[in-house]
Amino acid sequence: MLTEETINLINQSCEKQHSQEFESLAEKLTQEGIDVKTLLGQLEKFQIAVPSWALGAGGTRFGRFTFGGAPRTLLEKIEDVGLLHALTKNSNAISLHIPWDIPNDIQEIKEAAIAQQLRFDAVNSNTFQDQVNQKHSYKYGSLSHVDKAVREQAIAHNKEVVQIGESLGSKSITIWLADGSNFPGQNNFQKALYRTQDSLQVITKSMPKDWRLFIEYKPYEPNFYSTVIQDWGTSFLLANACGPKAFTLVDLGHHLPNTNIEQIVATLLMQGKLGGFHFNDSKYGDDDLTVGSIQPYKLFLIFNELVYGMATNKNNPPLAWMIDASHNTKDPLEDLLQSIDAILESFAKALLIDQKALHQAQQYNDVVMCQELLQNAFKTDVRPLIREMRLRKGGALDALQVYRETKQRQIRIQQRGANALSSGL
Ligand code: PSV
Ligand code: MN
Repeated sequence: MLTEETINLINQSCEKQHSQEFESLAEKLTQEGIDVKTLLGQLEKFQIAVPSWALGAGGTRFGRFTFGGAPRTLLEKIEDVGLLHALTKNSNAISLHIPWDIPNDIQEIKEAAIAQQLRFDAVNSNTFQDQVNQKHSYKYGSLSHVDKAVREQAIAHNKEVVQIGESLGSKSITIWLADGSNFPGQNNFQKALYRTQDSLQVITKSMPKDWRLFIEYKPYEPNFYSTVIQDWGTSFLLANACGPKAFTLVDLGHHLPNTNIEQIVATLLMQGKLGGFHFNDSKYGDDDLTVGSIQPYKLFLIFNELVYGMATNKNNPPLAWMIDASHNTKDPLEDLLQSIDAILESFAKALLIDQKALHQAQQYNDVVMCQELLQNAFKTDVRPLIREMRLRKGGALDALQVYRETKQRQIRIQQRGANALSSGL
């Protein structure tokens, strides 16, 4: 386990330079009327859940290349998320995928999480794959299936996932349905949607009062002609039909190219129906690339709507922040460190936007000033703020540097083996 002493020791090598950078930024921001202490507090509070399935190298349909030292068990996955949190202080939760992560000994798993100062975020059900010994196949759908017996099996699975989540202290379930069709005529759109709505209503009804259901949407893949829950409108419609416990979850990769995701976010917040996020980045579709690696400005614009919406739309409950990415060309833990930083940076930059001035510029239709206000914030290097917050909390000034210097991957390869495989896609 990486100790705080080791982190502090490595921090010392760059502490002087950091102090200079932080002081100069803090002075500049203070002059602009920004309260740096409040800002640091907001960054400290921002916690992102790490998906258990992103800890091993992911794959494409053409192949999977292991990185070595992948976590073989749930305990090892908790260990890895614990490491990310020790370094960043911004990832205090793990999101489990069932049945990839069925906990055998609940008490042991809970204690392991507590030891790493982690909690369990949303649990994810899986009706997009068939499991060994499963009675009915999901080849032609699950919650939308034409056969009631298949739907009932999928509903029962979701109920079981909620039960597992409850025993771990989780408070929400995320459902992503792969259901859809590959060819025109294969599905009756109305009937498939109606059956899905019915199944989701049964699941929501059975959930504990303080639980939330997050409904993902995705336009295509694995089905290539139609997806039953294809877009935010369909997810929103279903969330409304399921009542106050149900919300839409925005996975950034689940949009067609150039979709204005920030506008979707604004609309959902206004309606009090935004549940949370699956962060990733993409060039074409559900590429699952490192957050902020392709379109950082787009991420910033999303956070601009979030900062405004979280302050304005009190009807919307606190949001669930999750990463959903998976790699086969990067060390997955390094990739997650980069993703966590990208999220924090976008949030910090969005917090710098002068909302009052923006409102005024909008009122006067001062289009140029609107853009200036956004881009001034976007162009500010906020990294010293994030480093300062981490330094104060006992985290790493440079998480990637500490990760590499302390040879975390090599340690894992030694302990778990060069060919260790992690459950997931
Ligand atoms: C599907 O593409 C998805 O985004 C869903 O959230 C799944 O649960 C996750 O990826 C893992 O396969
Ligand atoms: Mn997702």
